[in-house]
Amino acid sequence: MLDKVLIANRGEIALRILRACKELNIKTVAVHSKIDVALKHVKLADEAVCIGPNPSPQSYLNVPAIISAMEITGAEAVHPGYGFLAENADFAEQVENSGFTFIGPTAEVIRTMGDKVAAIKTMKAAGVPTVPGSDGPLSDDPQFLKNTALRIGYPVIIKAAAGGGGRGMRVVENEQTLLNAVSITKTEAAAAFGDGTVYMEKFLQNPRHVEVQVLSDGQGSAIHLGDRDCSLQRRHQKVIEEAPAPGIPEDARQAVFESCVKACIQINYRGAGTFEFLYEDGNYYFIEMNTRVQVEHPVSEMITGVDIIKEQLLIASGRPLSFKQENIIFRGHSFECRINAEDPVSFLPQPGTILAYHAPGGNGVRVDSHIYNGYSVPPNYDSLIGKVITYGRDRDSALSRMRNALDEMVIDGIKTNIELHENLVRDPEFKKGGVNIHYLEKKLGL
Ligand code: MV4
Repeated sequence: MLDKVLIANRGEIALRILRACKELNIKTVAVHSKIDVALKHVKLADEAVCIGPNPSPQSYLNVPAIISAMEITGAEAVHPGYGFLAENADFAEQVENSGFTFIGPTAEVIRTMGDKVAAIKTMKAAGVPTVPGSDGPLSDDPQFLKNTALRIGYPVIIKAAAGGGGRGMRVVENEQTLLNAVSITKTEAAAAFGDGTVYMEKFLQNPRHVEVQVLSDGQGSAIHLGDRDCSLQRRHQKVIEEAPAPGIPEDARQAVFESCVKACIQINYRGAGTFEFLYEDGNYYFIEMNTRVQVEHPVSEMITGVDIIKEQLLIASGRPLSFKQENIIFRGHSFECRINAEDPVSFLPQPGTILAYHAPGGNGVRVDSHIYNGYSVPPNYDSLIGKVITYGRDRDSALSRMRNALDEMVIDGIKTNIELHENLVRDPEFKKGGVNIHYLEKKLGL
């Protein structure tokens, strides 16, 4: 078992990782920026190291500072959480080359999945259903581009291979705008990512975002923890997630789960991962794989009883998976509301000091948050200040518990999106289940 883990993150996920380490009797090292000395996990960790000033490029993205902190404290492994360096293949490589353990897949797998063209090719070869598309990078040949789009059928979408998460994409409705759209997307991708490679897919008009959670030990065993529906989003920021994804025929779901597990074994995937799909008219279309733990992992934990962060630590310790697929019992339903420090109208981040905090509670209510009375939300980072997660034996009871939890919750001193959530969990369409990725933006009149 790992002896000492450095947590290369902040906020709620750093606290989540700290708690999992403590359960496994692993010593913890917190690293933090100057302003983050007041974070809850920094106070609770066995050791804490200030790695730089507040801007993340100089602290949470500062690779030499983080590796130095591992050397100074004698940490064996680093947990990157999500965001920051979590999907940075160069970081994973430097950690391993310095003789430490990166808690996640190999640098090579991170690099492959970071290249969306390579990721799709890999998954298609492993039998995962993909979007009809160019099956490779686009050349500059106008005839090739027109033929490819005609074969796929308009509308098509041009995406940057180095993009992902909604960055560097452009929809093309017809041949008249095709060549220009490809050229602009390439130029933008080269500027934004230093790689102008683009590819083409059929543009799906009204899909849902459904993702599959996997755990794989890199020693021949892999399992899935079911799916999550993350369709309720605004500007590529997820707002509410749930597990399982509601209203999908069971045979199609099981088939896609099996294809993900098979793919993990085929690429010898190590750690926790997520296969992202668009789901439309009964079909799944793979779009990206995330090689990190995700913000919304708790809803999968609630319906399976598996502690995903503990499993990441166990896998990184070299343990083979301790359970088989048939040991995973799916039970009930779970929702997660992301609580952000933001203006309810403009959605702009609202840093400031929390003057009063009352967390919700009760049966089936979980709060993953680092905030406390008197805590100041700094302006330098993401506005996520916590997550309210509920569980129930069915979707209605999990949602009813969420309505009560949100009504109980009080955060004074800063603006938050709690009221938005109180409205959303009473929305008739959301209550029915299965809204698509455009639902929230349409409701908000965007
Ligand atoms: C798409 C799509 C429609 N058709 N690909 C946006 C985020 C990135 N992960 C992929 N995205 C999309 N890819 C095809 N072929 C629509 C989106 C999309 C989206 C996807 C998931 C969740 C929210 C979204 C919001 C707008 C567009």
